[in-house]
Amino acid sequence: MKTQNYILILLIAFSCTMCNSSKKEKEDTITTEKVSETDNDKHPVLTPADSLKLVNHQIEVKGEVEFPLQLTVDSLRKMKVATITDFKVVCQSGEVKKDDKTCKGVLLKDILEKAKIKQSGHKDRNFYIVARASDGYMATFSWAEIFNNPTGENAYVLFEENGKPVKNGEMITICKNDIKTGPRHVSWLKSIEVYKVK
Ligand SMILES: Nc1nc2c(c(=O)[nH]1)N[C@H]1C(S)=C(S)[C@@H](COP(=O)(O)O)O[C@H]1N2
Ligand SMILES: [Mo]
Repeated sequence: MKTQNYILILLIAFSCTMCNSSKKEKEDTITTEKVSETDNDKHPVLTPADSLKLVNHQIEVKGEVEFPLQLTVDSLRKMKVATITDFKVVCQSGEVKKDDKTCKGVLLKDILEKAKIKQSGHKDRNFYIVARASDGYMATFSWAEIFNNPTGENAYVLFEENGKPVKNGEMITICKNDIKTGPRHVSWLKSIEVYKVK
């Protein structure tokens, strides 16, 4: 009987140690994740040479569209150009990263209408649009936002800021009515991709 109790106590003690060690492992993992997340949050300032490597002279409009397009600043200038005034780029942290007096661009909606999303009928409207940059950064829009919401009149591809070509790359997407405008401000824009929700 005594030996049995002894074994029982030993077993309980052992399982407690196991619990603690697995808990500790979890804590360690979370700590590492936090560190890398903080790294990701940084806004590294690229050297002009590195920024130049990311520049695209044209953006591709592709995916679920009838007419894939390759747009340059010149071809955007031939479309309906809008002037946007007092546009602030605000990071998710609240920091104001840029304050443009004026900028010029074309509505993302006009670009998508030109490329014509492949829709099979009026109920076929579950599409998402990815604005992708050459450094891997991306932002997402939805069909409903662009075609059935005021956001459609606020999402642009910009090519000029304060009378000069945009700085990081030649074209940038923005969404004027976003609460924080940093996230969908996509520099070094490379493509606008249309996908259907599967
Ligand atoms: N291509 C690209 N666009 C980007 C980013 C990026 O890392 N790459 N950073 C975004 C973030 S987090 C913000 S707040 C704004 C402004 O950041 P910036 O001052 O670093 O351009 O651009 C956004 N656009
Ligand atoms: Mo940001």
